Amino acid sequence: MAKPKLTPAELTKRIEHHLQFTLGEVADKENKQAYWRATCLAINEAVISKLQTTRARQQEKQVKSVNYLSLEYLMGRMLSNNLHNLGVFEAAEKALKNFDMELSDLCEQGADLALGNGGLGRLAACFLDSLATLDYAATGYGVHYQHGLFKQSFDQGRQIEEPDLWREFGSPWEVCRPEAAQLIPLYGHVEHQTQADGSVKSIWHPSVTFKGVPWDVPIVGYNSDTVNVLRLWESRAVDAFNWDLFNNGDYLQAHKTNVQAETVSKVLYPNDEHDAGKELRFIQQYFFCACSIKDIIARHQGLNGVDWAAFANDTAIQLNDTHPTIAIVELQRTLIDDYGMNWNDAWALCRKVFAYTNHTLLPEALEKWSVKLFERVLPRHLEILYHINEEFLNNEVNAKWPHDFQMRAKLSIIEEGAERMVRMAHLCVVTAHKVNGVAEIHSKLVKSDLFPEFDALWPEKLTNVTNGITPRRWLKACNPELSKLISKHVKKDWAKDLDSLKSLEKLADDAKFQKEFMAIKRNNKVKLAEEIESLTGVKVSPDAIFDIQIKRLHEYKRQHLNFLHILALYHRLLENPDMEMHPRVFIFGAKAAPGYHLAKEIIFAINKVADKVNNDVRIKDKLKVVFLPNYRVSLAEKIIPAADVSEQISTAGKEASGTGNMKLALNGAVTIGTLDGANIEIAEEVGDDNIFIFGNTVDQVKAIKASGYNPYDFYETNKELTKILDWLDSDFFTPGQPYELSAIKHSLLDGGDPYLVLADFQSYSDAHHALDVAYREPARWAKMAILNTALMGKFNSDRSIQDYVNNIWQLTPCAE
Ligand code: Z2T
Repeated sequence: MAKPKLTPAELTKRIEHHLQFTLGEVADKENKQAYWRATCLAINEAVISKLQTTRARQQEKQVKSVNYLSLEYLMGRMLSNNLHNLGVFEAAEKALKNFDMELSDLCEQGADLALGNGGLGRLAACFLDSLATLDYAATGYGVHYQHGLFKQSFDQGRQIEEPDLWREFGSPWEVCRPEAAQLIPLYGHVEHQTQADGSVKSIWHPSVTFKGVPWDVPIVGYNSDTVNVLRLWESRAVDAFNWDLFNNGDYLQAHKTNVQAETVSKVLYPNDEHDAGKELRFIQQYFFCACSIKDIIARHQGLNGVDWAAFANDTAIQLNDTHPTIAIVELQRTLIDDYGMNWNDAWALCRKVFAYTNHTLLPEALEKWSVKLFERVLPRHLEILYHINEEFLNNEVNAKWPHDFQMRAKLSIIEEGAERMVRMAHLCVVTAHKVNGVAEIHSKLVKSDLFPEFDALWPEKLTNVTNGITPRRWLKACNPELSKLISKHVKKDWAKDLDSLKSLEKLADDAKFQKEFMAIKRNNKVKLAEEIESLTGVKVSPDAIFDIQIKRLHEYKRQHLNFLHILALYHRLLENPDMEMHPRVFIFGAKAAPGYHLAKEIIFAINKVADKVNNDVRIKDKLKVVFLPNYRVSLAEKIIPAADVSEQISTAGKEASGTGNMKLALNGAVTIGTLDGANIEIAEEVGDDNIFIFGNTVDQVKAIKASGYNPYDFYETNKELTKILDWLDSDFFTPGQPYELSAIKHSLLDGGDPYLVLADFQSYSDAHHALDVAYREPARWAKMAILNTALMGKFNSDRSIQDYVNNIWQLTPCAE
């Protein structure tokens, strides 16, 4: 069947129609919001019709599908992505010219869908893009937060958080599906009924019920036949009003019930790698898992009920970290309590469908819920959990390590102690048929350091899938000029087959190509410089090196290492203003979790030093520092194409993978980084000459810690470190207010420098010097930049998804 392609004329007509009849607006060029909305609505028609044919095909072919469960999706803006993926970006550009409008301007009107914190949420978004692109049947499940990640601004250098209002006026991309709403009971007690045969039956009597209403966001594959769905659950009260209370005259109590229900999906928790253990978060997790499990089962409901053998064969459920772990217990409970299945069959089914991805080794991020809280909210689930644990310890652990009580305590899903806790990761590993880390080194450490006993018990279970990024958003859409240059030389559809960029390798030394490549980089830097000036008022030169660190603010990511090096450069320049050095602009983007004190102090310190450095005429504009407010996906899309240098400087062993490292390198930035996460694999791809590696390795970090690390040794012997750390106690950067920046120094010295900032400082500083020398050889630098772009094929998220398909999900594509 020939597909009707959206022509500029057709699009123009549809936009006009929506402007007039859906939005009730008159054609007013000044009203960009209205044109943006009308354009989205026009495009959404094509999206929805493709969604319907996809659904029909997937149902008819009965292929196995994956259900991706995640508390977070960082989708960013949808318009330009959907236009590119549908292949109608240029048609839309032409259509908007008819209204005398720039499409790129209009795209700026959309709010980011910021339903996530950082890498984990953005990975989920890239995976949905790849699943649809590769024509796999997949559903993403998540929470329809009323407020996504907070909006960040600075007040005199300090972070201020404001609520994110992404759907204040509704989002054109989501469709509400009230007919698929689910009822979710919780709290209450369990009744134990002795049956005629002497067995005991558990009956859960919940005391509260919430309603889950799904909102569907269509996910358009790139140049594929598929539009899948991201289904986000919103919590509501079961009745819009409690009529009894209302009739009794207690109008306010009736409202209270509503407010309670709506609180569940009110706001995303802004901690990226810290488990706060809050009851509302636990309920969020259960609420969306229970809705999703019911929805998955409903999709398999035939005339004679659910065919469970078929269900187990054509359903995969992927847990994005431990956040959705409770889905395991919920499925086991549902099979037994609601469908009358016996324990063993139900358990076998759970083990077949679930798989789990680990995203961090940081102990403070590993989720534990107190047994007390668990019991109060989900009493029946706790019973089931205990049973799962008993069977695991008595059968599997005991078979491997007979009567080994230490081993039992170590592996138990319950941690015994002053307060008994449920270890969510243990439940995941015990249940899942596969557990994966997200980069080679991380997966190795998951085996050797995090779960060595589980690895001994099940040697095939723990595995690796290296992360990836979608080249559609992170090159084709965000860097149109570079994309055009690439397309001139690479005839394949490189945005689908990213390995084909390798053919650029032979042009890396070609003077003409170097000139074109670097001219595009410079142009992107001019645009970013304008953005920087409009966001911060700071003027920066596009001829300087743009040195970028963009990621959540965390001690392990070591923004403060970057900061100390900036202080060192500044200090050197003050001592010798004629020092040989190519001008450099250090650019930061990062949100700190609102409760993370030191992270906020680091933001403050960088802002204060930026103020001083940027206004110091003595250093002749050789050094600039900018901290861009409100870092998010749409801002990343502007920064990344303009990057010369990519800062990936985590303490070795701490960054599970990183994905920003891949985005920056793909756009021709050269990495300065530690041997951590995916940096190691990036170095393997681009070769040692095209990356600046520094710092202690994982083994060296372990050795330093084992021998008793003393940061004072570095503070005292490295005279530059002495000076710059003492600088922080003075009022040089905060006139009249000494000690305002001392928190960093304090954490690095008396705090014990847990992330070895001082131990890596000199090596980092040396690597930066080598980088500066390299930049001053333009042909050498251009070659490095080109090779970084050319050799990123491995980090296409399509490859990651294919790895999941081959090793974990066993899906077959479902194209036309
Ligand atoms: C997160 O973004 C990551 C790990 C988390 O552990 C939580 C969040 Cl919000 C619970 C990141 C990792 O830090 C990063 O290295 C990795 O690339 C990313 O997940 C995707 O796997």
